[in-house]
Amino acid sequence: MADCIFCKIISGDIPSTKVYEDEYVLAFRDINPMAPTHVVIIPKRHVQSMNEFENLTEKEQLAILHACKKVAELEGIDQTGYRVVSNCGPDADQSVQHLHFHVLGGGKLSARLA
Ligand code: DGP
Repeated sequence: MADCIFCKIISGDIPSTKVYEDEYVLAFRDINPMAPTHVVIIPKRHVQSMNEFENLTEKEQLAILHACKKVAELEGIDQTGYRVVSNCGPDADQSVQHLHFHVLGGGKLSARLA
């Protein structure tokens, strides 16, 4: 989608540090990390947010969840612990309108979710 930062990352027009990729998803380091490990996972096909999750195929949906676990393993945080977050809409401060999941870890995270 034109004017979508994450679509431009997928196309390579905006550089990113790739952590993991498969047919359906791309995972890359967040430009503004909120934890020692902070990776963003996105579907390669543009959907705006969790509100459009059903517009993805089941293969794409599963690939996202699989990628979250895979990234945790690749980053070496699967045993120490990590958090998976998807901000949806204004109250959650979603700043990029392309569905994405944050994988956060690498140190003790805040007990607060909000
Ligand atoms: P959210 O607030 O949930 O919409 O998170 C969007 C995240 O995307 C935010 O943590 C910063 C990250 N981000 C925004 N633009 C870029 C970019 O150009 N490159 C990378 N690597 N991350 C970006």
